[in-house]
Amino acid sequence: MATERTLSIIKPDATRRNLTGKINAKFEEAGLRIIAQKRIQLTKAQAGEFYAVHKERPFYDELCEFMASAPVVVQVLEGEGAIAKNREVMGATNPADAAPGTIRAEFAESVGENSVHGSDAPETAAEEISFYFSGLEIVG
Ligand code: RTP
Ligand code: MG
Repeated sequence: MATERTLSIIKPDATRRNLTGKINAKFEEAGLRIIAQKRIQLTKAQAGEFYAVHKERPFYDELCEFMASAPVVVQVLEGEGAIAKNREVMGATNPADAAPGTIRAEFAESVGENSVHGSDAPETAAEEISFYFSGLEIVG
């Protein structure tokens, strides 16, 4: 399995509840390294651009409002098979379906306010990393 990079976001429900450190501990315990990280406040328009792939979905407007409702922490995680590993640590989108011990099982409030985002494939990981970070900001 190759070393990969993936884009992670600690979402507003989690930053509001001061859970950044607890979530980062889950990543690090799983062997993922945080090689870039910053706390930012998205506008609704920026959230809409990031989630453009979901434009036609019924939850799109609510999702964009939510992502702009408080600061988020955007991160690049690196490790062996980082994309799949991160999604494993995150757990299922709906916390009711998330495996015990996963971030969403422990911290998510609902299917919408589910504490974390993670890229789902190598192509989207590369696009999403460059949405938030310049090469200079990533120190592997
Ligand atoms: P993410 O992209 O955030 O890592 O999550 P995901 O792959 O598990 O879920 P995805 O289907 O890509 O949906 C993106 C985000 O939209 C919100 N959502 N709300 N109300 C709803 O039914 C609903 N479904 C999805 C969640 O915040 C989800 O993470
Ligand atoms: Mg997704």
